[in-house]
Amino acid sequence: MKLNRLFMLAAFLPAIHSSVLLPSGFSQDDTDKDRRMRWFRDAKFGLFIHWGVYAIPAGEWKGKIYPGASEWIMYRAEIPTKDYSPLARQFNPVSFDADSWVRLAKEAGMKYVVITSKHHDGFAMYHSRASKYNIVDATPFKRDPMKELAEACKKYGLKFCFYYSQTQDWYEPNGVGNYWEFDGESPKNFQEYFDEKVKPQVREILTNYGPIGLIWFDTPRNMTAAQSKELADLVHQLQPDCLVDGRIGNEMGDYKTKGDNRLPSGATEMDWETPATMNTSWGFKKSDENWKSTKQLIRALVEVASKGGNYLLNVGPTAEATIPMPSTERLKQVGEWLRIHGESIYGTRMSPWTIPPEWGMITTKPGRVYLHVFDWPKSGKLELHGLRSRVARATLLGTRTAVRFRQEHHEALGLALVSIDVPPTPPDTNVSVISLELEGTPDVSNRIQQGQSGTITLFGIVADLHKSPGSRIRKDDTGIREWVGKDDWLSWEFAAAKPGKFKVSLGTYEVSTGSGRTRKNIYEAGHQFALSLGGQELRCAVDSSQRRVEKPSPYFTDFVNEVGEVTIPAPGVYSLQLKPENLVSTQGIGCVLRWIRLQPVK
Ligand code: JFZ
Repeated sequence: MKLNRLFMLAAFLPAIHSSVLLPSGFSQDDTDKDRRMRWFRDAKFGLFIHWGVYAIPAGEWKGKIYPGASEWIMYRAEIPTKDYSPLARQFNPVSFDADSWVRLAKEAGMKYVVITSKHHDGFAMYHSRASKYNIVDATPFKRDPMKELAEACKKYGLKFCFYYSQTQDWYEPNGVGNYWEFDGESPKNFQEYFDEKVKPQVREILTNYGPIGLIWFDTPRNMTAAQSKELADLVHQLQPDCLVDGRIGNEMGDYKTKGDNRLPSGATEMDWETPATMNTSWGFKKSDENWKSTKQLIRALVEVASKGGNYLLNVGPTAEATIPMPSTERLKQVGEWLRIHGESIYGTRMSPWTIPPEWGMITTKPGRVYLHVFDWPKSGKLELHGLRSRVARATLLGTRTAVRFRQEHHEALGLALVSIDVPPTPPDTNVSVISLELEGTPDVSNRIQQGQSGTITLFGIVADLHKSPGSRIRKDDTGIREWVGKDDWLSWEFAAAKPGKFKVSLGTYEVSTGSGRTRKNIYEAGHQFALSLGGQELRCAVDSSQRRVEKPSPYFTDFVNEVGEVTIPAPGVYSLQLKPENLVSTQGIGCVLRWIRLQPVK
């Protein structure tokens, strides 16, 4: 073993070069942005709280259950303000206990709390002087829960943060959204509402509650660049270190906010956050028992961290100020997992591998990589591809037992392989973590390689894009979209060590168009492609009648089209090309191409 290792180290040396992928946030000379962002980058996990008078109807109005999130009930049921605003007179959560809410977030391992100071319904959940339509002046409760929460966050060492809906305000004639009562969705005088309600209220929440970690604006809609900038400047003028989320609009945020429950396909070099629900509503909804499992939540947190983001997980307390039991239970269980495995989450950075391995997710810290194993290998061997750094030690997190491993280097294919001997059963039923201690910064090859099972997955986000002049085709963080030009094509180069016959499939998902009431998901199909690999050609179609649904996570649905078989004759480096033959839609391929998969046929 010792000799073998020495030999391998020698084999690695020429391969180590300087183009090591440095995760963001690791730079030595911190800029002011780095300094302001640090707590956020290290935090990884926060609690979102959607609490408002919408918790009283809790998704039902006049005996009818409305689809979608409960905080949208006023809009969905087109409730006039004269019928909605009296809900405030019934809102009296006398047993509200800020301490227990924040203690729960602490126990869950969360580092910040973001709560709705004012949602789209326009009702301020704090004592506002700018509008009487607030929890202190308009309810029998009369307390300012935000004061109590700010205190509790201070006590437990969590960052206190506010959500604020800056465009939609269904209570105000000049706010955006209330088309059923005022004239249409675009207000007559948005600027007036912006000057007279938004700015004064933002000033209040940044002045009266101590240091605020971040402000979470939402649905930027009609915000002009000038308005977004003015608002961001106001925040920074009042509290220079307060961060602003991406939904302030016009790219004026300090970090990017993903679509709700959305995750990128790979590690993403920027600051970002995904807001996520535990069931399918943000506000408390009586009828929604569609809870994600603890395992799914832990895995989502791990996935987000491994891709460089933060996971902002939501609870919707009831009108009596109780956090629903299913949420409480899950949060405590996530916290239990984090107490053992937190080292592999907090303060880590995105994986140096752009695309996760097929068995799980990876995070890193200086001199370490953490392997989060979702699918524990039955063979007792876990294979990690592409790590050129020398591994000094491998241990199971939790028990801290050392595990044996071997490093190999396959010159011809340019493959580096670490194979780790693991116990037959996973140490943790949710996610087990193996910590690799490295000599130096991880030096990683991002060459696409065949996975441990023999499967080769070619993700859209790492395709070589051959774009024809003037074409709109582009990558977003999940795949390829707006592929309209028939002269655009994609290719991937990959290394395969285990030849054979492979079943080929395409993974796609819906695109959404429009916004507000016109927003919808579409999936247009019928497109034909030519797929070629080493002289073999497959005609394949993205066809909605042939597709099958696959759920890679509780948040995603991929549509899978099986398109045929190819053979990889011998170990080697190959190139696969995908060229359109017939694109039928004006929306480009009418879906997002997430991946192409080659699965060994037994
Ligand atoms: C918004 C709100 O409308 C909703 O009530 C909740 O507060 C949520 C956190 O944010 O809903 C959105 C906003 C943006 C997207 C989806 C839902 N998006 O970009 O996909």
